[in-house]
Amino acid sequence: MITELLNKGFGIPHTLTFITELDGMTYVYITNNSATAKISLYGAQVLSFRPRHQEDILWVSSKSLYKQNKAIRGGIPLCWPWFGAHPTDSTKQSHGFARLSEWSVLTTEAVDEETTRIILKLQSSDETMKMWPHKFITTLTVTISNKLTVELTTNNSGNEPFTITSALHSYFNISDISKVAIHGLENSTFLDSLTNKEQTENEPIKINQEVDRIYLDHTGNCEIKDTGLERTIQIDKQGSSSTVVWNPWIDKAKRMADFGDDEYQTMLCVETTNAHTDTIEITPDKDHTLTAVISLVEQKQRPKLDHTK
Ligand code: TA6
Repeated sequence: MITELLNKGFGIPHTLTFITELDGMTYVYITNNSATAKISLYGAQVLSFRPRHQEDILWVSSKSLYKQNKAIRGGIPLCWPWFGAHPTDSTKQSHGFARLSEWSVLTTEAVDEETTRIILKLQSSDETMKMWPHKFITTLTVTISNKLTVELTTNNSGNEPFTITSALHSYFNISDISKVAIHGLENSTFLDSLTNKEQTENEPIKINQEVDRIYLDHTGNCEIKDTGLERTIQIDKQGSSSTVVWNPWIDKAKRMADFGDDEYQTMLCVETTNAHTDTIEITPDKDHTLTAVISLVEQKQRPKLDHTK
C-alpha cells in the first residue's frame, strides 16, 4: 500500500501523515503547534491551511471533482509550465499539466514544534515531453508554520533554454464577497482579461461583478481585508512581477460544473504569478523560484474550540 510506504519513509509521528482517501487520492495531513494543513500529492496542491483558532485561510469548492485529468477546484492549484491558454497550441489544457500530475515526495522535516516542511517533486518524462518538449526537475516546497510558505522551483535539467509562465493560483476563504477589499494593487496597471484593455484603479479593489485581472509590474504584497471574519490575509511574494485577481461572479459560477452556483460569494483568488509579459526564461542548470508567503496579519482571536463537548 503506497501510504504505508510513504508513512514509513516520510511520515513524522503526530505531525505528518499520508492518507489515501475514498476518492483514491493520497493526501498529506500536517499538524503542528502553529497550524494544520492538507496537501494532495495529485497536483501538489495545498488544499487547507488553518492557523490555530482560525477559520481555514484557503477555500475549496464543495463541488470539486477529485479525479484524474481534472484540477481540484480550490486551495493553491499550480499553473505550470504555462499560465492560461498554451501560448501556441489551443488544444493543450489551460494552465499546464503540473496540477494534473502525480507528484512524488522528496523530503519531509519537522523543523521544530511550530514548523513542518515537505518538498514534492515533478520530473520530466516521456509523458511530459509529449506535452512540453523540455527536461525539468520541478519542486514544490511547502512550509507550515504560523505562515504558509509555498515555493515552486523550476530547474532546467536539459541543454536548451526554455521559457515558462506559471501561477500559485490561490483560492482564499472569505466571509462574504461584499465584505472584503484587496489592498496593495492601487495605481497598478492591470490587463482586464474580460475586455483585453489595460486600466488602473486608485482605490482598494471591491468585487461586485466578474473580475479577471492580470496586474503587471506588481512585485509588492497584497492584503485581503475581510470585515466579516475580522481578519486580514497578507500575501507576500518573490520571483513574481504580476498578480492575478479573479472572481467568476454569478454567470460564470453557474457555468462551472465543479463550482457551486453561490460559491462566488465566499471565495476570492489573488494569485502569485509569472503571467502575461512576466515570462521567465531559464537556461540549462539554472533555477527559478516563485514564492508566496500567506499569513494572517490581523485577526480576531477566536474562542478555543472545546473538543471535550
Ligand atoms: O484566475 C485566472 C483564470 O485564468 C481565470 O481566467 C479562470 O479561468 C481561472 O483562472 C480558473 O481556471 P480553471 O482552468 O482552473 O477553471
